[in-house]
Amino acid sequence: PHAIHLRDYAPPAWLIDTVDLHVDLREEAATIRSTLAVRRNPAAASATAALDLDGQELELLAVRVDNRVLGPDDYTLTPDRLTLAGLPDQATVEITTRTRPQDNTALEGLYKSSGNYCTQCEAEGFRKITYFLDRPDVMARYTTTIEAERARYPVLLSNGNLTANGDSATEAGRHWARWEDPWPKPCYLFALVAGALVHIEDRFTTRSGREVALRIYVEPGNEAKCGHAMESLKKSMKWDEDVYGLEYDLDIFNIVAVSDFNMGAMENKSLNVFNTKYILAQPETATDTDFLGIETVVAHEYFHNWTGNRVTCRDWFQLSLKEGLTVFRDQEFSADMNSAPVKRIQDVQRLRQVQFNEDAGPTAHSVRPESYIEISNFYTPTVYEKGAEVLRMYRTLLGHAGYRKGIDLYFARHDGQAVTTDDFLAAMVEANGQKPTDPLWAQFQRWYTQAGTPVVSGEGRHDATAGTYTLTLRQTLPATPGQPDKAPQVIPVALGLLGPDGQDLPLTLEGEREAGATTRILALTEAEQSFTFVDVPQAPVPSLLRGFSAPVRLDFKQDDAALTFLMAHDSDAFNRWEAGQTLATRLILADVDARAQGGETAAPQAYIDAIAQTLARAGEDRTFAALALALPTEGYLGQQRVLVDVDGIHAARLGLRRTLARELNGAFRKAYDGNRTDGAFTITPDAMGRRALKNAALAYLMALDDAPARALCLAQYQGAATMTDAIAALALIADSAMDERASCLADFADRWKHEALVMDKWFAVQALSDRPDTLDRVRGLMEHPSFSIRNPNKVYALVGSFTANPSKFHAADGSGYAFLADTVLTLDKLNPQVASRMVKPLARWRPYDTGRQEHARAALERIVGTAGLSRDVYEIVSKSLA
Ligand code: DPP
Ligand code: ZN
Repeated sequence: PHAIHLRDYAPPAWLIDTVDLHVDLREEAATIRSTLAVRRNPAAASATAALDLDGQELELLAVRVDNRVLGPDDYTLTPDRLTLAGLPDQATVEITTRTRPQDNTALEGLYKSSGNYCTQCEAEGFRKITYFLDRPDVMARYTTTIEAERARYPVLLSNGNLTANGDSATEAGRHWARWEDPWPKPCYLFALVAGALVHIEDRFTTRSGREVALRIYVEPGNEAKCGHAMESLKKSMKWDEDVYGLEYDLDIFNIVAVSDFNMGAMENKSLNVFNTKYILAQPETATDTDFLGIETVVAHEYFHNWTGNRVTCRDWFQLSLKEGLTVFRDQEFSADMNSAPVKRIQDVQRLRQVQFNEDAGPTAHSVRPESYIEISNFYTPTVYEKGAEVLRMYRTLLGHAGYRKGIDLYFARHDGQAVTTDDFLAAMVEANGQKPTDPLWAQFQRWYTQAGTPVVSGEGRHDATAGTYTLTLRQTLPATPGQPDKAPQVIPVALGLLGPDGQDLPLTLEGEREAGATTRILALTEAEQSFTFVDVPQAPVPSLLRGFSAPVRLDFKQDDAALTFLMAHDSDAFNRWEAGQTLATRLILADVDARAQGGETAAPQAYIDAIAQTLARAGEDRTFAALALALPTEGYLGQQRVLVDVDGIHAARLGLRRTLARELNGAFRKAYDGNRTDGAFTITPDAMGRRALKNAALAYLMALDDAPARALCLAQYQGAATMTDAIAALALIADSAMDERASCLADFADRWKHEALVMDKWFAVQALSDRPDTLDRVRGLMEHPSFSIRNPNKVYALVGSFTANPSKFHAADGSGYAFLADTVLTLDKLNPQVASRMVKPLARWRPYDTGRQEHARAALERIVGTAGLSRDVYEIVSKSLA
């Protein structure tokens, strides 16, 4: 397999103006006739280049050019392209191909899910449907006619508007529908669905008065589970008008939920295809987290209509142009719909857990990568989540109004185009009277080009005589594969200074005449830089990186007392949470070191008191309190270490949980009892907050695994009215050695065996269990009737959860690694994208002891030495061994 490089980008030699697809669906195969209006691209380098179409796994039946049938000597056919030479400058090309959707286990291109046909074309799936210029800078207008058996496939959908339909004139029992999409689009946004589906319907009137029909299609029996997704869609449409001034542009918006889907969802023009996980929800079957996830993903895909569809990417190196921007938009939407600080904390947790991890490993890459072997491997936390942080930094540096001006100019300039992140940057800065070549913005570009997580370190110094406070900050960026040397980036540091009373001080930088705001944005642009504030009579406590103003690791010298002070007083909720996490991280890691020496450290009383305070104030924002009570994850703790002591971290973290559970037992019990919501099905922020807090308290109580806690937990499981409460209790039971463990798990499976998404939770709690026999159980569950290795959700729930269980996956004997290698090899033959996702935890094998390294290396070598490996898995594994 060879790499594709950004520097080799060239405009397409040909353009396609219109595509007329006729898709004939039969049980044995699908036949696709595609009529393309092609013409030479005036902007192309060559005026004589052949028309070189992408195509894979296709059976070519016929080719005609301007109505002339071509013979095999008139074209060149290889396993991945069809080349037509000697065409006139403008031509009509008609290509007929055959594919077998029923055999398509990769879930890319045209495939079947639960007996229904659907498609997934991003990034390069369209070439598995027909020969085409499968690249996002070729935008065409599509007409799609679908023909199928009426009884089995009553619903026929594609992009745009339904313009005609009817019965087959020649064959009884077959019908057809024609869809026309007036908006030119790249082929990755094409979609088609045919099946026995039912739908719910609603309406939305845009602010300019357009009446839009909204439909969500699901398998029969799931109609009642779509209400939340529909509400989320309407809220998204309204929010995009209010906040971005963006309106929907067709009279119909369809969503189809399918159970076999590699990703979360796909933003095909006016026909979004979703993983059922992000549509179906009722309080009995879905957790509060699921409800929030649906709201976010529905919004994300809807927002793509402008950021991705109306303005798309020139090439796949620009993926973050649409993904980073759209994630940022969905994050802000969810923040507005719920608690903004809570949402920010959750987003940062995710960024740290997955993106910082990626930055520290063999597949580290920049937000705009330089090269790839398989583009599917670049739908990453770096492109998505770090990309979103880059958008947030634009807004921090330009202000909300300046950011909006930039967005408006971006659409004014580029609507209908396929563009680059450079175009985006130019629009943002030029709308604000600046230039991309200005030093600040030239340097800001490095967020797109340099990989790795910057480390910001420093210290503050108070001069009592002068009444000044000087903050010195340094930045470094670790080397990453292919990028040994880095240059400083623009790091917006949001800073506050707390006086001894805990109040924010107005901040005046040396040389300024008037006191400024209490939170200032300092632009750290040098490797080391100092900022001096005047009128600071007493030593302040600094609060840095408020709201997590940049995606960096902060290593600021601050003692425990300052951190507990911030936990109690910081006006920035994110930093109140962050101070607690920093303190907990420090305590746990000290204990890890002590344990390595055969000792143990005790948590200081001040920390226990601070947690008691958090509990006492929990009523102010219960979801926030639940997050503040949670200790940093083992994964996050491991990231703080060059050599990860898997078992030490596990033991020390559990040790601190037990200490808090013992010391604050009464307070946790009170928090539990005071927030029971038995019988309350509502998903209001208040009800969700109560459940979050109550379940956080229950988790602490169960850390002791004693009789009172077990009784409480069992009672919650048995009496749970919501899935949130049921699964929270079941997860704790699955971790516990209690006698009822087996019967509760069996009871749950029996009750929910017909609900695939609920069974995913059942698989996950067992794979995440702390019990010693977890791997054996996971192996056994791979044979369970509800498990299928062909269903991505099942694989993510069972295998993915197991790899997220550090002490089990990283077992010293290498059993976890060997299991994963076996599974990845099986998966790779069926679904390379899922296999490649699953192998990533193994690829990050270096920061472990030599015993574990040897086991991991052996597992990776076994994978890479297997004949016929997909490019997807090959790329990840070969990079990890390099
Ligand atoms: N469907 C994926 C997403 O929305 C890829 N575009 O992010
Ligand atoms: Zn997206």
